[in-house]
Amino acid sequence: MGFLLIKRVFEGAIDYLQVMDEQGNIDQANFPKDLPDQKITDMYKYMLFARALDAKMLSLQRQGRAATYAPLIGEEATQIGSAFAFRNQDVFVPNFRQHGIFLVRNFPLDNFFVYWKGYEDGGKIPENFNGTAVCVPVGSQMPHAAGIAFALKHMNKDAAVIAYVGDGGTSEGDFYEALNFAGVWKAPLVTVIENNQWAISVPRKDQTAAQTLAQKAIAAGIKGVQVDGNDLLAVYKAVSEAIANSKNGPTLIECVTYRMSMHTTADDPTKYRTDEEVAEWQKRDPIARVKAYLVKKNLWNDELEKQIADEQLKKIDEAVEKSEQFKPDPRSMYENVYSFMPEELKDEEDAATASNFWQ
Ligand SMILES: Cc1ncc(C[n+]2csc(CCOP(=O)(O)OP(=O)(O)O)c2C)c(N)n1
Ligand SMILES: [Mg+2]
Repeated sequence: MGFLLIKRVFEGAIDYLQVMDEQGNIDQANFPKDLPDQKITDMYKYMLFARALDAKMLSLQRQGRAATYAPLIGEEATQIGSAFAFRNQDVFVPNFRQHGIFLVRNFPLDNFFVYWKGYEDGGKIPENFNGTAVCVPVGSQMPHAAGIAFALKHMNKDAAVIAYVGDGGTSEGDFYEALNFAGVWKAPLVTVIENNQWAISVPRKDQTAAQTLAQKAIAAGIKGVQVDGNDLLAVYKAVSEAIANSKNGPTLIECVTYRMSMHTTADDPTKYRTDEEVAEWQKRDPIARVKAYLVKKNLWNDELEKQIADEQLKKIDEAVEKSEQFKPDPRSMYENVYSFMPEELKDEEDAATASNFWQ
């Protein structure tokens, strides 16, 4: 830069982790220690479950039986791999795309469908869920996550917060403030960047001039790593290690993955990205490589796959049916908006309640 080098005051680097390649081959040196075959099979089933749920949601939305939906297809390894690393006591802080984690954490499926039909009633967090609600304002979950992590530390709890943010979310002030705060206080915050390469129509390269998103950890003085986000085992390993280390401070994990489908059901990605790009990522399908691995080890076959698919579809259909019994109360739209009820809003409420739309 034209300065005379007196002394170098800082050097940093970001490592990249992959354990299982696209063909399902394992890098034994990096294989997670505490991972029996049964657990990998269970994770694989959840990946299938998440993808089946996605397909059902898209179909319901197209039939007018769901309001909107943000598909997760392509991001199953990032979601299921990280969710299996959680301990019961760890707190899950989502944005709006982590449906796979809601599944692993046993969120009532019928409520899930009620929520995505547009009714807040379905988004209510169950007592034992140990997580926060779906958060649509991009990045705004991060200061909450840092605050919860700080509180856990303050109360001497042996627990971590695992927070999720998109590549787009990492450009928000909230993201930097949260990381900075957690770094200063050495709060047990594990942040998973679900870098799916797109923030609606804005590509990753227009999000930041930085080469990786993981290196944003460096400025906050915390650990940062980049992971193949389509590699179930790499995600599991990175998140497990970050949780184990969370008593010493935060970690930022960038999971490099791809949003295979539209941003939400209101979006048409063919307007801004090429079929060739999507085809390239298709080759890195996170589900296919786990299947290749399990089949090679004789732990999986097509018959089992069919059986599991039928069971999962049955669960999904039962939950949809139950969710469709839900009768929304139009008054709920007006609750919790103001501490008192303004006159104009009361008029609207009366009109909504009287309307036969809700019958
Ligand atoms: C503060 C704020 N600005 C804009 C939006 C509209 N919006 C919703 S999702 C989104 C893109 C988010 O991209 P990313 O963080 O990469 O997450 P992804 O949707 O790819 O999972 C935008 C701009 C919003 N919800 N909140
Ligand atoms: Mg994104």
